[in-house]
Amino acid sequence: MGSSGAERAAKRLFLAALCGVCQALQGGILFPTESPSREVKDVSGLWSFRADLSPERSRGFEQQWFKGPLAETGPVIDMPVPSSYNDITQDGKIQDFIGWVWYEKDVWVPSRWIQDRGTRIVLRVGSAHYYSMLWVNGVKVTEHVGGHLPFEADISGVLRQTSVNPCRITIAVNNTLTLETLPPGTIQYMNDRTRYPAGYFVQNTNFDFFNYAGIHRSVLLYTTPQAHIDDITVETTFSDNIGLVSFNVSVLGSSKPAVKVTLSAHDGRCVASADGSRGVLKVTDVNLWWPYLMHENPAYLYSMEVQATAEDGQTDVYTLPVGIRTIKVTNKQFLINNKPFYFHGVNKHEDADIRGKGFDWPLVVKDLNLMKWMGVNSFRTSHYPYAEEILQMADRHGIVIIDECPGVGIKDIRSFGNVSLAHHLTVMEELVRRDKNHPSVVMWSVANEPASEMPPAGLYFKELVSHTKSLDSSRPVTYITASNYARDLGAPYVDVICVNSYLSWYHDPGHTELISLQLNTQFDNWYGKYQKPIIQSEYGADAVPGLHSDPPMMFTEEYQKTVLQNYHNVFDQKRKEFVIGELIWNFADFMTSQNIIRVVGNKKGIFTRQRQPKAGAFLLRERYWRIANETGVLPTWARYPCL
Ligand code: GCB
Repeated sequence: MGSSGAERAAKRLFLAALCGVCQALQGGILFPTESPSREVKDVSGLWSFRADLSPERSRGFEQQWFKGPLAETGPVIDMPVPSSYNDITQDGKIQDFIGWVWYEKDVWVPSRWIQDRGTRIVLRVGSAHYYSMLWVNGVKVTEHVGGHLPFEADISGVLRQTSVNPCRITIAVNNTLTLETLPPGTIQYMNDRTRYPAGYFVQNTNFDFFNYAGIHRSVLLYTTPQAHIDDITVETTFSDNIGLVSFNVSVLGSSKPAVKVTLSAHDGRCVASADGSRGVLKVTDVNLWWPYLMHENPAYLYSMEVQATAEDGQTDVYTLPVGIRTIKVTNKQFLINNKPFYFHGVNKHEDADIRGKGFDWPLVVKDLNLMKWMGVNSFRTSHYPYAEEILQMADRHGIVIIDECPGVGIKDIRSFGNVSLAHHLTVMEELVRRDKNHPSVVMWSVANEPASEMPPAGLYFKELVSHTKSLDSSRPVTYITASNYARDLGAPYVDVICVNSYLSWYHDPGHTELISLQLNTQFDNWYGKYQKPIIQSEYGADAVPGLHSDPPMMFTEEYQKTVLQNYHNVFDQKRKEFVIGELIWNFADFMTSQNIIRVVGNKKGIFTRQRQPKAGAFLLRERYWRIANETGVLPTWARYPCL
């Protein structure tokens, strides 16, 4: 009986993961927007919730909780959506829960949507961690494996057949991580009955953030005509003052749709148009999309309106913002629009008090404002894809993004097998499918600190990087290494070397005087071996806010500052050669699992978890603005007042 409870849940998840990889990705996942032919109804808010606390975590399925109202099969509590559920209650069992939780909401669907058979009704979840099943009026409509990307189902048929209004949406979510999930994890049963009660198990992971779970992004209902624009892909380039936008529109539900594409400038003026589902738009006197602090008119977005008219005369309209820019990598530089770009930025987490990883507009806008205040021109979505709304905001403000998939904590050799690889490829497909059109996204990161010295890593990364390039040939691909240059087996395949190192923290703790020597060695070794540009993709030190000492000691704000200063001295030398960026770990303090090296979370933020600055934030602010003044063209309004 040792293998009960979450182990079975894990097995259930495992099987689902297998199904997930067997299914080829179908169709697009355009961000739902309103248009003359489309409506959106946000059904986030308060949902009914119950965690399945049965030892097997399987009572919900045995009793078919999806068949009727959740409140009829047991007690329910209010649960906000979007939010992680972990920190919402006073119950430690919910905070650390592993297994299935159940969400339910009654939703009114406008009757004209249901009556008009030419209308397609879609239910979409922005993300739910990790494995989800969805029912509408007790009928299963879809399931999805993976915690950070959207999924949806056409529910028109179910709504019309069941004709129950308000309709009942039930979502079951399981946060169990297995060797084949991304990120991976293992369930460990504690079988020593003198120390643990029967059935006791823990979830082990190899990553340094709390495994928040629940419905993390909005749940939407939206409509399209039956014949609808399913996906749009744009790729951009330019020559002299002519911008070129190649587009590819896929339409479903019509065999011969008439497609018209129109590109408009800010002032609404049409600058190019074309008929047909594929083509190239030519834009004279193009306004390129430039990063923040690199140009006086950054983040210029055109508006691309796509109209698809079916045989029956119905027209679907979708408008996509388009930034025209190019990305190139040489052996020493990262070029945006053929000009060298230096990443001075941050690593982030989707993380905050109470809501955990739940999407929250006030937090998103505050973070953007803090980044702009600091002179940040880029960030990395460590260690998973962020909400698409964040990418849209970066498009509009010119913040450059390294877009990372959830391949974090791949340390166990069993996670380099074929099943894991197949799932990893699927996740990259989902990520590229969602984010390919964002001008802010300049590079894909396929993993963070995998055990890249293990023999299977070479083939694994060769496959992963080449598959990602086959999905999108316009962007470079990397993964983030903390391995030693001589033992890293994946580096030959990437375009840019991204290195994490914590000198004078995890190595030679307290000895900041060694940073200069060791960091120079690090850079010279990597460059010497691969001749590829390098980003310091993580560096930093924990600082407990308000803790001070002089001379600096570990965990004080002064020590964090000293570590940063020592790194910066080396960056300033090496950025004249082949170092193309520096991303501090981390933008803000964030929650981790409980363990002996974390004091209520990771404190390497330069802001606290509540977004108040530590001393390091002011240091970085001065530095980033100085670099921006040296390397970019700043609009007058953006000049840092102290310089
Ligand atoms: C790392 C990881 C990051 C951790 C960080 C740390 O190398 O990529 O997830 O949080 O170090 O603070 O230990």
